[in-house]
Amino acid sequence: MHKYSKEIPFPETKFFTSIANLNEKEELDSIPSIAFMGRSNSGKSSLLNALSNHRGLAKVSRTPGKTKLINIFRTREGFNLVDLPGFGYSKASHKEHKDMMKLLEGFLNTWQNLKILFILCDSQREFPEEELSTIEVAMEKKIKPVVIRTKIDKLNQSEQHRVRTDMETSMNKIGVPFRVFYVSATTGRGVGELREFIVENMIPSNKGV
Ligand SMILES: Nc1nc2c(ncn2[C@@H]2O[C@H](COP(=O)(O)OP(=O)(O)OP(=O)(O)O)[C@@H](O)[C@H]2O)c(=O)[nH]1
Ligand SMILES: [Mg+2]
Repeated sequence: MHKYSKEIPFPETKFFTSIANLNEKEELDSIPSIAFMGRSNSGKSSLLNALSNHRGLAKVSRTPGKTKLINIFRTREGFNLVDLPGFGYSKASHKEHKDMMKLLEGFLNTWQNLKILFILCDSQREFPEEELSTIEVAMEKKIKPVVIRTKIDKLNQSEQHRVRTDMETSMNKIGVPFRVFYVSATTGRGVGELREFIVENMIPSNKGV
């Protein structure tokens, strides 16, 4: 059996609140948080549902640009899962795009207790330069950047190999290694491994296990 296929329990997660802009965050960011950032349609909401084993938790859509607000979920253990709005939605106006990028930049600059920034990217795409610079920004701010290549079920073996090479190239470009997960919210592949990583990092008693 593949060592990563073991199921590990993930804390019970509930919807907590949504905010439209960072002025509304009040004390929300004093709680340890992990955030999911990525282009529209990269699979953020689907992955959140898969992680928490809760299909309808975050809204998934075939129509890109579904998540416009910052949606905050709270685990029983008391940490936040933050579903960020997707960027790069092709039908968004120039102003909408600019506002979205400002919101995401503001999030990285002001969210106090952000422990991990998950950067999601559809495995069918090449890893973009903007995402690469987001990794560097996170590192400067001492936030742990972790890349998640999503929808891995859509690739055949040789394409999967190409995604791994793509990530090696990206690491060489910035000269610093970072963690990468290859997952499918549809088949569950890699989700257990990711759960394990989150639990180890976010629940103190599990640290160093
Ligand atoms: N085959 C496959 N499809 C997926 C997977 N994850 C997500 N999808 C599909 O991709 C589309 C977008 O998924 P979402 O989870 O809504 O993506 P998002 O990043 O939250 O999108 P926005 O809210 O627009 O930013 C949906 O049609 C999902 O069903 C996956 O692992 N495999
Ligand atoms: Mg979404």
